[in-house]
Amino acid sequence: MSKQTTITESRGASHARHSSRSQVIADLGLEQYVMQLEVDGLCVVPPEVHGVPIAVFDEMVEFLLKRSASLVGCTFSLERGPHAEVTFKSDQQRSGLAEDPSKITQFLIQQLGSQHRMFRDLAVNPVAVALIKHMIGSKVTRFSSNNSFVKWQGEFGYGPNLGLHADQSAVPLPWGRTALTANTNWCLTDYTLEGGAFAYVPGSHRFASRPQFPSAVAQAVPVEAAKGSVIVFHGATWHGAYPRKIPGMRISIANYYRHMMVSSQEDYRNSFDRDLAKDCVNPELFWALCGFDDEFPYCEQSQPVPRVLD
Ligand SMILES: O=C(O)CCC(=O)C(=O)O
Ligand SMILES: [Fe+2]
Repeated sequence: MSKQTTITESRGASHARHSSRSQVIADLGLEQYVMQLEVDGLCVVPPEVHGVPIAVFDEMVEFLLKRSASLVGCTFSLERGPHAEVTFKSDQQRSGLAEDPSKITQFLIQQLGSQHRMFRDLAVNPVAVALIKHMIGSKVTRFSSNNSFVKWQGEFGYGPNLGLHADQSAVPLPWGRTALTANTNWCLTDYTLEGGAFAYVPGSHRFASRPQFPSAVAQAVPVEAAKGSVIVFHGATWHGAYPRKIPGMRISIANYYRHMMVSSQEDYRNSFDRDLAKDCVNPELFWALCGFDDEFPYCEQSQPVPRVLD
């Protein structure tokens, strides 16, 4: 083997190592979505690209309506929302929502990964995870939470500011180009403006700051998307939602991811059942995203110590 060949081959190998992230994107045919993420900080991926059958979303809706009923105490239907008047106790108020608890027309169902295998499978969807890893970094991506946003008709929604925020807001400024968190919102019902669509400011991830008010509200646009679509967005992208002004429900699943140096919302390492983690379509990936084998945080002496010679 000539010296020249060796140099060329070693360059080739090093190039292959460095381009592996974009190779995954190319293999899955996701270049146009990566481009949109770069430019707008958000993209919408349709079912024919992410490959999850619509029947799976139907099953998820059925599950979440039943779960809503058991948590809230009344029947829920897609056409009517809750079949009784419901309210939060005033001491249970969620920040960023209506100041009057009787105006709140949404709640979160948390820890979906522990509730059914279909939610674990969704959290490791190869297309969603490839786009998220593209923004955060392949080896350093972890789960932050797997929650459902359950909403129904109400004029107020998140109020006049549309609840606009950037998900990585708890991280101090300045932010760089790498996403410190990144999110997927799976639309389990159609997203329309009147129906309470997701709101966002295109390109706002490049401002590398938290939202500025009131200008952010004027810059916001609705993300109208058919049931089964997944909205993927950068942790620095300014977003919120419009109020649902028409009868019925708007349901989504937010599978939220983080850089391993950012703390998670759900505590997977201390509370997630390892057998459940193994029971999904890609157990190795699920395990890695839970961070079960991460070096930090340790809870006992983890480094070796020297001992005096006998
Ligand atoms: O749909 C919404 O209400 C907003 C969702 C959101 O803020 C999120 O998933 O981070
Ligand atoms: Fe958010």
